[in-house]
Amino acid sequence: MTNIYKDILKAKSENAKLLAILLDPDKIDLNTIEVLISKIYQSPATHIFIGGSLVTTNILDELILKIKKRGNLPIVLFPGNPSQISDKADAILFLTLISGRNPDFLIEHQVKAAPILKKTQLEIISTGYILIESGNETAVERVSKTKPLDRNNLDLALATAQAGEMLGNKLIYLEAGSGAKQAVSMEMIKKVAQNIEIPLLVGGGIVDLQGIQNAYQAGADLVIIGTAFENDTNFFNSEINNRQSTI
Ligand code: 1GP
Repeated sequence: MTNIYKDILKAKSENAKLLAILLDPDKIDLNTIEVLISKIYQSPATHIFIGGSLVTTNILDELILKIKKRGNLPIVLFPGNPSQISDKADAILFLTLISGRNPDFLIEHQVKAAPILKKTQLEIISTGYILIESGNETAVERVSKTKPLDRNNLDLALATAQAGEMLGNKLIYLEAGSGAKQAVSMEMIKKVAQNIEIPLLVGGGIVDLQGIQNAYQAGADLVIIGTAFENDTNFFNSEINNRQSTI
């Protein structure tokens, strides 16, 4: 069994910020995967998350084994439903969509997943998943058939995060949704981060290094980057170069 959660707690206690690259198996071409994996290992990522709202392909195991062959970044499943489980990964975010009121995403999928997970060695990390309105309808909203929380209602976001913490969640994930027009605001991240004890993950619609820095500065412990890296695997290099050239 891995110690991924312990390591996240340790990083939080040392104020060492974490970064996950999110890979959606549906958008991956196994023929060019080696290049993608090299880019991940050249990037500042500390974790690899794998998942998507739908995931219709069946390449999870193969994808994970290929990533593992090249290095040892922790691989964490970020599943949209119970079919997205692979015992080749290290851990799984065991998600509850606590911003929504759809019982399927509050308990039904978890009941279906539990016996499958029991047969694996995956480290299970209970995660309160909070979808925040972001200016456009995202896949999470469409697939889960739940409404995101008002992006300006900081009190409701905080109460939801605190409820998740009281229910025993080990992480809170503030999610604007993949490809979101607007990322979660710094004000909301700050409000939640300052009033919960457990680590805070933030993702969705973060498209540049400044966005990552803003999230860290507001109190995020781990930031998730999906679309920006998907669109440009040189994202971290080119971003760093762009910044250097403007100094
Ligand atoms: C989605 O938070 C992640 O679940 C990442 O979102 O694809 O917008 O980076 P992006």
